[in-house]
Amino acid sequence: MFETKYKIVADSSSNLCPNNDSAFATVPLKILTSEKEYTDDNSLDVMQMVKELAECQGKTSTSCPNIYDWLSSFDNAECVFCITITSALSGAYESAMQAKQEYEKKNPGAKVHVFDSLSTGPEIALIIERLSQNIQKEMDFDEIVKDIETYQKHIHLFFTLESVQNLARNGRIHPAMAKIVGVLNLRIVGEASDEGTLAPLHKCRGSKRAVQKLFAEMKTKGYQGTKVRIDHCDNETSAISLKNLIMTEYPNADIEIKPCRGLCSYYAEQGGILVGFEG
Ligand code: X90
Repeated sequence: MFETKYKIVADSSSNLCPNNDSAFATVPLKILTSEKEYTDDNSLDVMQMVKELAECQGKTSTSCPNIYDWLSSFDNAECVFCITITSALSGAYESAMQAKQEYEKKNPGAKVHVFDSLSTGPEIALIIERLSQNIQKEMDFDEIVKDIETYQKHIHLFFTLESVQNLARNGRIHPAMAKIVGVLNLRIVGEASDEGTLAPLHKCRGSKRAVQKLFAEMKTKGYQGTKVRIDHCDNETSAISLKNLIMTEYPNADIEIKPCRGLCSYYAEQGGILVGFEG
């Protein structure tokens, strides 16, 4: 017998920290150095990790959850929704799909759907918010899946980054993109492409300019004052200035700001901002 009806499970790139909410769980990715392994769970001191990584000379990398990490978070639920970081840059989607197969085989009647966010961080958070609303509305499983697939066409992710060193070193961006950043005070503004990769849009001098460009890009995607979720790596100042800029035009916008957890902090690096929104 199933213990609960619904479970929502995301990987830790969602930047969400489940509290005692048993209907939602995250599975950690890992950040690896030659000396140490950081597990991206609630006990990770993200700022301490960022500090240690800045001093780390050797090669660093990350790893995605394996099939057992996913399975152990399904908690004997009848219906499970998994949301993963983009399959174009991580194996998290593949391992979640394996977990789905295993779980459905072992538990006749169970249903697992894995959503490939083709994105990360705050865009995943938007999907999760929508999922919980749909569950509350008592929509059925297939209806929920359909609704989320449609919703995904209307949400987007933009970012500004001060460094793309870790992305470049781990082969997650095109080498040409690595070359244009790293110059003093130069920031890159980009988006998650439809294929789930990083697509650069602008080079900007200074954070104020980057925030303005990012907001202009949001409007080209049809942003009109609804939800915005901003995740930052040690850069609440820019997150707040983006929020204020949006509020001058859309005073009733629903905007939330929170810090990145480990995985996004590692790749977005100090100063990075990720912005998920409804277009
Ligand atoms: O499986 C693994 O080891 C994880 C690899 C993740 C690689 C990319 C993480 C990107 C994090 C950077 C800016 C926004 C990216 C947009 C994604 C399409 C955040």
